[in-house]
Formats: sequence, structure tokens, C-alpha cells
Amino acid sequence: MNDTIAAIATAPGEGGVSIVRISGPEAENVLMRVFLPKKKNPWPLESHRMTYGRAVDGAEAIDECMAVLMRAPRSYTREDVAELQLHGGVAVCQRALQACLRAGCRLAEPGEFTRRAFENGRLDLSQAEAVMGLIAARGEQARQAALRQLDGGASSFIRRAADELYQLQAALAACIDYPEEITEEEALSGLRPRMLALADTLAAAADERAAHILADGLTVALCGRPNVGKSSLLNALLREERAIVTAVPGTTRDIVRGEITLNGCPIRLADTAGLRDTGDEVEAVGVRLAKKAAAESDCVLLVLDGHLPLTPEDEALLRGIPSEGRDVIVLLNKADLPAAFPAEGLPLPEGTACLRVSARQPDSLGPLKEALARRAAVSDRLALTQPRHVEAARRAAEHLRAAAAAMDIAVDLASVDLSAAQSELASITGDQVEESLLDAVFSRFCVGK
Ligand SMILES: Nc1nc2c(ncn2[C@@H]2O[C@H](COP(=O)(O)OP(=O)(O)OP(=O)(O)O)[C@@H](O)[C@H]2O)c(=O)[nH]1
Ligand SMILES: [Mg+2]
Repeated sequence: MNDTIAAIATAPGEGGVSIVRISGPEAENVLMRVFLPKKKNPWPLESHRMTYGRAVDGAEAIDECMAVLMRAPRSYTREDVAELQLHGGVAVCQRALQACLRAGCRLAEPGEFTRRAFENGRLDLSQAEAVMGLIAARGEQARQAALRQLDGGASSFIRRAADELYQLQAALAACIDYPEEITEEEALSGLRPRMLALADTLAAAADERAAHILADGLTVALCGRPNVGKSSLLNALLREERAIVTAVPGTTRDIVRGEITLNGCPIRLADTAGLRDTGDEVEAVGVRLAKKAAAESDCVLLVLDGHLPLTPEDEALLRGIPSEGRDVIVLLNKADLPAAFPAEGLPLPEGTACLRVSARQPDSLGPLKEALARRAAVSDRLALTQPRHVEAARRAAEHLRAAAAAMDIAVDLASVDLSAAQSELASITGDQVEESLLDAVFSRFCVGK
């Protein structure tokens, strides 16, 4: 951690500016070698102030630029940080980075700036991950959740839970260590309900579905027999001709994907091959892919042709809707044509949504969009929103339940479970983590952050 690192902090490609960032004890010295300020007697640079000049590599000019030095500890990493703001372009910033490396730093690993911010105590681990969440956010909802986490929302929830857990551990330890002073029953009577209450609090915050939707968006598969208008509906939702549409049944074979944003939530749509028994080898592969896409999605749109009587294939698909566990919306497409059967007569499990739509009439898709937006909306009161945190909290809740159950058998067994729960909570904030976990977390960052 004592060396000085550098990386290009902006996304590759052309843009207004690109930034090369340097962090570490040699940051100022490196800057003095690669930056030639315009003004006289510039050194030492005033901290946190932009200075105009040139980026240079030895005697050669690289670009006109601005530079800023942020002295420790008032910087992102809490080390001395220097940044060069160059014209945005691949060659310019590559060359400036090379000059920095020659001037005495090494290339940063992915996430290494943020890892230093964490190791220097500026952020806890969940906040460091929130930085990554902000960068990765593809919609308003994910951005807001990441910002709440950066502001310490997850950390303060976990610290409160950890405090309660410490109290439980202390009470249990007292009763193990001083059995003559407190009767075991006295000491234990209140503990079990508190363990279960804490387990409930953690389990309620550990909403895996919500965490997955924030990270990946809501995945939706358009399924149904051939020719009912799945591809037409995909195109209508995307408002572009993404998938091929023809009157020939069996047109779509590959999965055709597209994404829309509804109320700030990304909805990832997959149009699939029409489901039927077929002798055509290519189509059969498509049917297999379609079933896989349906099984893996959060929500299935089962499309029927509302202007033709149901076929045995439609009926088989309707019978296949499970009564729970799978989220299915039945769409009666081609509502611009006369309806062949009433929606009410369909044999649907209770609570299954059924909507009349027409791919030819974009206005008819409003209720469908509302239904999808509702499924993609995640409560903004959820304390934990990252899959890693949710899993750790769920495991902590399991250990607490095991501890509560162990109270009848052996109090020291319960204390082992409480310690295990405490380790899970500490892994969220990074108060107690293995180096390998840190490597895994930070390697998912981009270089330069
Ligand atoms: N009138 C009317 N025709 C539609 C509508 N949606 C689709 N069609 C027509 O139905 C036929 C089949 O449409 P597709 O979108 O290719 O159907 P599909 O379900 O993707 O079919 P496969 O890819 O073969 O499984 C085409 O001729 C479309 O123009 C609709 O809402 N109203
Ligand atoms: Mg199709």
C-alpha cells in the first residue's frame, strides 16, 4: 500500500475530457515530472486548486491540460492524489499514463483506489461496494439505492444489528461464566425471543429478489405458441423493428433481446421461438432455448392470439402455469381484431393477471407496462440491496435461529452460533474480512476507480 499508483479514470473512447489519476506518497513528485504549469513559481501547488499547463513526457509535450493536487487526507483515497484532466481521447490519455508510469508509479489494479479508501478508513466495505453500484447503475432506482448505501444506509442498519448481537453474546457469556450469580433460566428467558426477533429483522432486510432486480433489472420472457405475436409485441415495447415478424409460424428461432426502462427500472425482454412440437432441427433448438429463457426469467408473458380459438398447444401452455412460484402474465394479443373467446373463461390459477393487448396499437400496452413496472419496483426502505450483503444477512439470520434452538440443549453451542452470525455481519461492513474476500470484491471494479 506504500507505492504510488496511476490509472486512466475515465471510460475509454472519445470525449470532452479524460482523467489520469495518481495516488500515493509520490503523487506530487510524479505530477512535477509530467505536468508543466503555465504560471511562474507554481510549486508546491496549492491543494485542491486547478492549475492550467501542459502534460509532458520528458521534453515532449503530450497535451494541454488542467492538473489538481489533493493532499492527504482530504482526498478520495486519503493519500496524496493528483489528477490530470486531458482532452478526451485514447492516444492522449494512454500517453499521459505512460509518462506517469515512467515518472515513478505503477499501474493500479481494478478497484485499487477505492480499496485504498477502504483500507484508510474513509469508507467501509459496503460503502466501497456502493461506489461500484453507482457506477454500474443502469436506472434511477439502482442509482438511488446505491447512493443510500454510500450514505451509510446499509452500514448503520448492520451496525445496529451487530450491537444487539453483542449484547446477546455478552448476556450469554455472563451466564456461562458466572452460573452461581444468575440462574440459567433467569439469564436465558429473555434471550431466545431477542435472538429470534433479530433473525426476523435480518431476514426481512435480506430480500434476494429485490437485490437481484436492482443489480440486473427485471428479466421478462415472451412465450407462447408460434404466430401469436410475441416478436410483434417485443418490437412494440421497444418501439423498433428488433425481431423479424412474418405470418409464417416458426419465424423466431434465436432468443431476441431488448431492454426498456419503466419508472427508472430496467426491464430486460427476451422474445423466444414459438413453442410447439417440431421436426425442424433448428426450430427444435429454438424451442429448447425458449423453455430455458422462460425458466430463468423473473416474469413470463404467456402470449395467446385472442382473435382465434384456443389451440391444444395454447391449452397445454395454460395448464402449465404453476399456481405459485412463477410469475406469469397472460396476454391476449391482436385485440384490434374481434375477440374469439372471453378472457373470463380461461382456466387460470387464481391471481394470474390477464390483459388484452395489440401489438398494432401501442396505447393498448399501457396496463402491461404498469404491471411490469410494479414488478420491477423495489422498496426504497430496504436496508440491504446488494446480493453479497443479502446473502450474508440471510446466513446471519440462520445462525441466530440455530442459536435460539440450541439454547435448550447447550448454551455454549448457542454462543458458537452467535459468533458465526457476528462474523457474517462484520463481513458486510468489512470490519472483519479475509483478504480473499476483499480481492473478490475489488476485482469487480473497473480500473481507475
Ligand atoms: N392484427 C394483428 N396482427 C398481429 C398482431 N401481432 C402480431 N400480428 C401478426 O401476427 C403474425 C405473427 O406475428 P409474430 O410477431 O411474428 O408472431 P410470433 O409469435 O413471434 O411468431 P413465431 O416467431 O413464429 O413464434 C404476423 O403476421 C403479425 O403481423 C396484432 O396485435 N394484431
Ligand atoms: Mg417471433
